[in-house]
Amino acid sequence: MSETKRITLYGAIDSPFPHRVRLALEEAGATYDIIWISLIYDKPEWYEQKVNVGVGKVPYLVYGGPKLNPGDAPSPETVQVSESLVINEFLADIFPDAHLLPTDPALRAKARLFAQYVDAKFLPAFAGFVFGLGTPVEGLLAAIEGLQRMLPAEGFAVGEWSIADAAAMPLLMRLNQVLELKPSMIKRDAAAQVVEALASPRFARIHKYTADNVARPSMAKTWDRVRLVYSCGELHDAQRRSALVQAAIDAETTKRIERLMKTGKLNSDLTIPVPVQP
Ligand SMILES: N[C@@H](CCC(=O)N[C@@H](CS)C(=O)NCC(=O)O)C(=O)O
Repeated sequence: MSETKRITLYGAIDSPFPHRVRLALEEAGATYDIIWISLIYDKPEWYEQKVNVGVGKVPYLVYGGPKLNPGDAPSPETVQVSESLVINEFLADIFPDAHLLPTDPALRAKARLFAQYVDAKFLPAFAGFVFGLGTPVEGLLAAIEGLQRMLPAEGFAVGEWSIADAAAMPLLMRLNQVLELKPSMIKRDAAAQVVEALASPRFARIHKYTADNVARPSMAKTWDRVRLVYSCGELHDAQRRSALVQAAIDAETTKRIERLMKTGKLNSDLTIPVPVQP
C-alpha cells in the first residue's frame, strides 16, 4: 500500500487491547480518528450490528473510506482489521518507514514470540490477579519474570521500540495502576506482596523496561488513566481526584465481576474458572 488512507480506531478507555493499537499509531506518527465505545455501561448496539459485526470487541480498525461517526457502518471498500496484535502487524506493514517491527527476520520472530508470551502467559495471570479470581502472588510474579527473561540486557523487547512493547505495556500499566489504587476486588495483602516484590532487585529489569516505555511520548499521549481522571470532571485536588478514580475503577470492576459471574467469561476471549457459589 503506497499512500496512507483514513484510519479509524474503535476503542474503549479501560481496555488494554485498543491501547496497544494507539501506542503503535502514535509511534508511527499516524493521523487517526478514535470512536470510543463504552463496554461496561451502555454498550451501543450499533457497534456489534454495524461495525465489528457479530463480535463486538474492541479494538477494531477501519482503513480507508470516508470519515466515520458513531453509529455509522464502515463502507464495504474499507479494509477492516480486528485483534490488537494483528492490527499492529497491519500498521507495521502500512507504515514501513516507522519500523514498528525490525527488518531483521530473527528480531521479527523475537518480537512475535514476545507478544505471544504476553497473550498466552502474562494476560491470564494478570487478569486472574486483577479481577481477584485467585491467581496466587507467585503465579503473577512468575509470569512477569518470564516476560523479564525475554528482554535483552537493555532497551526494548527487541532492542529498538517495536509492537512487541505495545503488546506488553498496556497490561503492565494497568497492573501498576491496580497495585497503586487497590480497588476493592484486590486482596490488599496480596497487592502489598506484589508491590514489595516488584520493587526488589529480582524485578530490576522489568522496572527499567517499564520506565523506558513510560518515558516515550506515545505512552504520555495514550495512557488512559489520565483520561479517566479528567472524565471525572476536571478536578484539581489530587486527593479528591484519586478517590474518584478509585470509585470509578471500583464501579467498573464490580460490573465486570458481576458479568463474569453470570456468563463465566471475562470477555469473549478469556474464560477464567469462576469459583462455585455456595
Ligand atoms: N484478543 C483481542 C481481545 C480484545 C478484547 O477482548 N476486548 C474486550 C475488551 S478488554 C472487548 O471488547 N470485549 C467486548 C465486551 O466486553 O463487550 C485483542 O487482542 O484485540
